[in-house]
Amino acid sequence: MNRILLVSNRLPVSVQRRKGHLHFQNSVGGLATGLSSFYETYDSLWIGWPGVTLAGGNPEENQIRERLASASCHPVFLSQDEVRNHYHGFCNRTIWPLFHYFTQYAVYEDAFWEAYQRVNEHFCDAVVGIAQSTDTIWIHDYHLMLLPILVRERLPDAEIGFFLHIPFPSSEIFRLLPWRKEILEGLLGADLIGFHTYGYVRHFINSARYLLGHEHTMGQLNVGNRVVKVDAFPMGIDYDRFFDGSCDRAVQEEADEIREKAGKRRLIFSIDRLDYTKGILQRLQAFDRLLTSNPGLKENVHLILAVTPSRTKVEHYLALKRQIDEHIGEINGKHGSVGWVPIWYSYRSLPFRTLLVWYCAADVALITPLRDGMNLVAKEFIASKCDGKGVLILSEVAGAAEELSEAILVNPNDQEDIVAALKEALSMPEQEQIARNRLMQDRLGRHNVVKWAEEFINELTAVKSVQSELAAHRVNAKVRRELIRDFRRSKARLCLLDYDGTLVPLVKSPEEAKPDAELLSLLCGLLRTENTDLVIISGRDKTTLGDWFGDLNIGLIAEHGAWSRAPKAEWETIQPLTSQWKPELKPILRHYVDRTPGSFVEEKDFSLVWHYRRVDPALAERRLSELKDTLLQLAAAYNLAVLEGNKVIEIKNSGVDKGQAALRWLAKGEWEFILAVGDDRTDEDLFGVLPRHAYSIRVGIRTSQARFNVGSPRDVCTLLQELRAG
Ligand code: GDG
Repeated sequence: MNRILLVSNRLPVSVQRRKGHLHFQNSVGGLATGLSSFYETYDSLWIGWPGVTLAGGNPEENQIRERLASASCHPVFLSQDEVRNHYHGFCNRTIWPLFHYFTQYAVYEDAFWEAYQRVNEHFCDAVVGIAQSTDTIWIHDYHLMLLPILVRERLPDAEIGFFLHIPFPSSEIFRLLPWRKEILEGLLGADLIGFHTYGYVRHFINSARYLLGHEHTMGQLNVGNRVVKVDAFPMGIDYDRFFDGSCDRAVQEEADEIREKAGKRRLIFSIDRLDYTKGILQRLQAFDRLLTSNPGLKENVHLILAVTPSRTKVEHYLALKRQIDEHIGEINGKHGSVGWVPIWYSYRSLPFRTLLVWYCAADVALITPLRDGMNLVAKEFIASKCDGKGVLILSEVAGAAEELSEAILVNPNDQEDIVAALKEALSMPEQEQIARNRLMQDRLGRHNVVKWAEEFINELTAVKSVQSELAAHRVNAKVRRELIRDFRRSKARLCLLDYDGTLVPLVKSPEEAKPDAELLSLLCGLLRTENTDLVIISGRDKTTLGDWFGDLNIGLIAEHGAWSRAPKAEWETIQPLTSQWKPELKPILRHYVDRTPGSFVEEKDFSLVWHYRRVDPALAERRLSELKDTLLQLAAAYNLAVLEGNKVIEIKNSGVDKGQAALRWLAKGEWEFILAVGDDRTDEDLFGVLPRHAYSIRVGIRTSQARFNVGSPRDVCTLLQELRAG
């Protein structure tokens, strides 16, 4: 396996200055804990911010560098200002609230955004300075969403993966971000983009489609000349560390001591970083309600609320801390009695062993985030149940809920639901607890964090090989040389060129695609080349093609072959075609236009076309499948064919396609050189009928019957320019 460069905002080791001295300690948080075990097993180097800011040229920099190097870590030093505006600003006050659906907390400030860009550039310098060509670069989380494209620009062939640890919100939320396009483009610099759940994948794909117009096939997007894959990789935990740890006798004894102290009282446990997304206040309110509505539970339960200090520089977190303190005081005051404190509260970072003991001792884990990318605590609790006993109550909007379906799932905003879940948990028979937990343990044990990381890395390698397979068909320098050589050597040349998406980019309205002076001059230049026939082979109607190209000495094929015209001659229909079916189908298409804002119908002599480029993509998808169903039934009755093009569906006489039209043109001469270029499904018919020696090229990086690919219409024009120059 290649070396892996892990890149995240924080390193697994944090440096702190206390009483003038530097201290090194393990970082807490989901990403650091989760990835540490994976990273220790592989040849890897971790790049990130060490957690302290130093004045430029501070000799401590070297001390930190050396110390971190021994832990295979490489520090990226940031100024105080950068940390304030990047981490505390854009990351924690813009992206974090927005991506967790707390739109009211999201702050949009230019200074934050500028720092975000700068810090991503610093990380890019660090990565580029270290990366070797065989390295796999794996970038993590929302602090570094611009990094993939920045690295791509400097290392175009690098293998880059990105994983987001927090939710990717619905496109309706994401679109609120002023820098939404930059963030999407930044992420799309990666070869593989991973999320915890398929829901987040869907949201990302929708955003890329709505905001950048990228379509996808099975999570695969074509971005420029690259294929980018987007998929779900639910993160696992270091299962054995928790399970084996919880079986350890000393750990069991400590857990027993806690239980003894609690006596007959049942223990409900929760631990979170201090964060408004974790639903801590709502959880306290639900516990209050439980005690109020079930007086019999008084003196019979304890809620152990462990909160780990986090982001204490952001005002919402400070306010939250105050509110938690107040709520706990109120609940303990209201329900407590001499000898019974309902809530045991800890506000500090716990050593791992203490955490493990609490997981073991607890009867119930109450984990109710209002939004959570995954939530590893829920998985850790289940893994720590060596004897299989214990009940997990989990918020249904935590990513982990998808895998932990045997837990009691709750809506974290519905206090009655949480109260009911607590009652169910406290009375669940042990046998049922064990049965549910063993199923979840089995899954968590198999799909642990190392498996998760391996799956991601393997998929990244697979994307790379799809890319190189497609690249093998790319018109590279060698193919280009051969093509130009063959063109020059030949005495009879035929160029069959599709128009929209091939000679000009696709645009929202068909009429905007009119050829400009530059394109016309390119075509005229080619037409002046001796022994060269040029044919535009298009789905456009004959009037438009005639208006645009009628004065040139060029062959024209319109309506995918229904009409054809030799240079400056009259239009001919190819076979007796009928349009008697149109009155029957037009009202149907009109009905679809009425129900689908942004769509319209184009009528050609022998076909009807429903255009949906400007339609909301999700609506278009749905209407398209309905319309196809309806049309296919009618098509058989009228001997029609239904043809899907690029954001259009066309109904025409069967037997008319670009392949048939091309065959007729091919039969007109003994062509030594043939070039055919097209961009969509309708051009596949053309590619399919060409002789073996023909150069067929599809615009766009996808599998095709064409022998070669190019990236864009610009590339096609450059190629034609070179032929002309020859
Ligand atoms: C982000 C996403 C996603 C916590 N306090 C202590 C402590 N921890 C450990 C837990 C767990 C981790 O930190 C927390 O992970 P979570 O997943 O619950 O939450 P976030 O920190 O918000 O993590 C989250 C995660 O990334 C991974 O992708 O699941 O959705 O928000 O491992 O055990 N560990 C110790 N003492 C503590 O006081 N030892």
